[in-house]
Amino acid sequence: MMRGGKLMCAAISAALMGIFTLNAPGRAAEASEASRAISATGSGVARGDTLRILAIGNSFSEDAVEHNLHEIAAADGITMIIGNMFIGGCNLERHYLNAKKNRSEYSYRKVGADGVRTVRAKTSLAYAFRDEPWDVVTFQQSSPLSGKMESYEPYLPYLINYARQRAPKGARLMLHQTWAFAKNATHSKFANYGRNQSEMYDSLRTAYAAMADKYSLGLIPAGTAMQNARGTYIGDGVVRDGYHLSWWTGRYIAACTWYGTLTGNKLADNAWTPPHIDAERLKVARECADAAVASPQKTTPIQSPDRTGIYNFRLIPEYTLPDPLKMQDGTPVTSPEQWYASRRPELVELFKTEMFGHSPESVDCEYTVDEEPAPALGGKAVRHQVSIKPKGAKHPLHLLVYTPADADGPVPTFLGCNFKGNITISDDPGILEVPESDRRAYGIFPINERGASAARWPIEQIVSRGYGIATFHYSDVDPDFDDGHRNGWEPLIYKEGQNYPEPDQWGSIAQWAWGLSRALDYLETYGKVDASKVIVFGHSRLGKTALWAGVSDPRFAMAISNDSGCGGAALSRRAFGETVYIIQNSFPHWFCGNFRKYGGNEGALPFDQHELLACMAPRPVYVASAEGDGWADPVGERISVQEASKVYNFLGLGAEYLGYHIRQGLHNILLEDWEHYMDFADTHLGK
Ligand code: GTR
Repeated sequence: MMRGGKLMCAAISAALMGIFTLNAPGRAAEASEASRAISATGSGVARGDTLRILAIGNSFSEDAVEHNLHEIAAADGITMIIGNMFIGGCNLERHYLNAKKNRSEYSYRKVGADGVRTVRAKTSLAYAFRDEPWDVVTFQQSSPLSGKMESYEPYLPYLINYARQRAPKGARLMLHQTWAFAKNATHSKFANYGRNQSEMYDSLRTAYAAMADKYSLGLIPAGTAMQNARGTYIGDGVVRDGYHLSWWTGRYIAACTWYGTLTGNKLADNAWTPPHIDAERLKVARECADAAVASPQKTTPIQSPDRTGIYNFRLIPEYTLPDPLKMQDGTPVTSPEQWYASRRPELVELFKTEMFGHSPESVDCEYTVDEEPAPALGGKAVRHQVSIKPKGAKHPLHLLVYTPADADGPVPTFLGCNFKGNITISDDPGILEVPESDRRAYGIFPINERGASAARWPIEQIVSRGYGIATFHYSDVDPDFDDGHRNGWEPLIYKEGQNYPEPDQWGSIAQWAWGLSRALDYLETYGKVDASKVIVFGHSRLGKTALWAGVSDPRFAMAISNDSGCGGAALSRRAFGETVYIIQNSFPHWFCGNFRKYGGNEGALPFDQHELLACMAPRPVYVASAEGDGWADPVGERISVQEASKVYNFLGLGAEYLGYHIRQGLHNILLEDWEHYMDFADTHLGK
């Protein structure tokens, strides 16, 4: 089982031949058992072997070798001793200078035979070569230059010679093929490749292949493995900030690729399972790596869960909706008092535990006024900007508020997150840009233009009807990608030593909703807003967020869900368009871990989304759909409202408490939608 040597790619065999002909005299001890076995027979590494690997790299080798590789090997009975000579962003030229001048500039990170990680600061390459009789030594170019062939020389050949003189006879010299950036990466050097992922991948693949050929080096095709994964539902989820690998999936795929290349073993039978990767994703991840090892120079299509929604009404499963007016133990709810005192709390707790995750109770926030109230929009509005930073959060949210200039007191106000940054909601030149330091924390903060989303934000109409409007960019709270729950406000809920939410702790939607509550905290202190009349609203994923914010924070006077679909207003049990199964695979970070149980198993959910709407009572709630938005299941949204109305009726609240419209057209939020929302707000909150 351990002798998977047939899989070893031609490049490695060629490299091995090369090493024999180019051996330099006077080098250190013999290479270890494992390396000799490979050299002699070209076959894999066997159970009981020890393999010593030294990467001369940067944060990309950190991603690939420091985290899973030792454990994967250990599960197959192979001991790996791994060294990473780390300098952030280090390119070949700098490695060359360090070697030549014997500079002690590295952080030498080592995973010992026992898996224990150590770090030695201020270390030279010479030291690392003396430290172990390495079987494998790898080089890599820094990612911005990885596709620029001219940047490899003369540094790479110098380093090859340097390594040959110091590594044991028979050691394998290899290239670690790094990977392309995310499609929407903001890395400034992405411009080297026209900000185009395929172009970057093609260039780096060609450059590494040419160098491997020219200098008879082996190749570890991590970049190809990432492209394989990008062709699956994992997509750009292989990276966490546009270029570094995602903590769990991306890093695991890279380590698998190293393991498969170095040992010839297939990953399929490997017994080690990394944390936070479910069985299905694990299978896909391993296949991506195995395929790259087998075909390092081209991407391989890997089968992965289908993201195509179901649009056939005949395929809607038979379902029975849970009855909101029955307690979980089946006893009927007999009075409004019982609803408010027992049934509603029971449901909210279930939504917390099984779907959105618990959020921290409360926290002190620091408020920084970025702009005192000032005239805006040609004198029609007053603009105010403030940063809100919960104690312990890495970055603040930047709240932008407009209120009507002619208001003679506090006004009812719409509050919702925006997708692309405050500057995109209007041409107003007074909207402040997020400081670069915060933007870096978002990783993939999109490069967007002032006013780019203005069509969705009819601020002038809103203030002219007597309402205020407040917003912040949702990435301020948690950048919207699967980063392993570290890049946002997640840590606020972590206990010491914790770095991943418990299965019932918050995902991104709950964090965004919690951010809306922190914005409301501030609005309670801002005299131009009537904080008892704040209407939380949102479109699409932010519509799901608005509903959860409205339910989890009873201070919101009303909630509006625009095209929120699956996980929002649409019934999960209909499994029409986007399903629970699909949404979890596309956006695993949105919900809490427990929600994963229900993908393809919606009947087991202890609630459905009509009960989320019902939990808004006694406050009004509005749901809107678009005819051409099958993905969000407009019919499911509509039925959900109808079912929720049974609870509103039971509580003695009239039909006017639930609003619904469906308009022609596609998934979007238009002035037409806003007009309905303002009419609805007029009814309930006055002006
Ligand atoms: C889609 C997602 C939907 C919806 C939408 C959006 O990709 O499947 O659940 O949230 O994005 O937010 O625009």
